[in-house]
Amino acid sequence: MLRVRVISLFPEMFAALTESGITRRASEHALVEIEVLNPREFSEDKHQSVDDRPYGGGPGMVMRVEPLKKAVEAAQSSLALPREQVLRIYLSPQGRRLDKVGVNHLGSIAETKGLILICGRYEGVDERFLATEVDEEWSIGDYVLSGGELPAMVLLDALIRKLPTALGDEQSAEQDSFENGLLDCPHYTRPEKWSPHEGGSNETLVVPEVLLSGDHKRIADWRLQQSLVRTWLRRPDLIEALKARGEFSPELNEILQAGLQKN
Ligand code: 4FN
Repeated sequence: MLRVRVISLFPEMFAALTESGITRRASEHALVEIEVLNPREFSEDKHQSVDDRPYGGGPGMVMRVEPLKKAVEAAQSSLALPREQVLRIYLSPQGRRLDKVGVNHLGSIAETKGLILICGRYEGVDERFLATEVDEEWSIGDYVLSGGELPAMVLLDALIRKLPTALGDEQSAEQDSFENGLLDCPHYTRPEKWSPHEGGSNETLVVPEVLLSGDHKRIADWRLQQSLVRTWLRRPDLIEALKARGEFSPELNEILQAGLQKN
């Protein structure tokens, strides 16, 4: 069971996870428990303020320590776990970049620990909150966002997908692109022949013959070859990563070279 507490000024945003798709199913089947706490509810002053002006001046506002700290303490006691069995994460541009290695790492930590995910708004949080209340910072990538909520949801979606039995077909997770370090092969569904324009019979797009053959070995070989060629063309960095890990065998290279000849 993945046990998560989220600290966010926009708790409603997390309905996107708990009300749709496989993340909803995971919640319904109690594979994951997500509770969102709003720092505003923990503000002591009469206007329930959660932010204030930055020392040193400049634009924007900074999230105050007090409401954040109280929200984290409420999250900690709601988890009913000792401090050492909880990992407190601030989603932040300054954090370690999340990739599949990071997701696997956090996923294995989350098997034994609860998670508290803290989402920033405005210009971010008072540095003293990070110094005293946060264990790790993680980032989903290098672009400006308006809050840490979408990054927290990205992380949660990635963790939930990896839970054993979170997916209807347990095999589809490991067959997905990236589980083998490669991009996906092309996918097709009905109809077998399809024209982008009505009556455009001279530009009918057909499903590759191999996928209709029923020959499971040929199909698996073709898919692997397509994945290799696409990865080499579009994400050569992923091929380099496989090589660096000694996972790009001479056999894989043979399949790739043969695929490049065909195209
Ligand atoms: N973003 C950059 C440089 C300076 C500021 C930002 C930025 C939301 C509270 C942080 C952004 C991106 C990935 C959290 C970005 C992430 C955030 C994330 C995020 C409001 C302060 C802020 C150099 C990365 C472009 C706003 C770079 N992963 N500040 O976006 O929380 O987790």
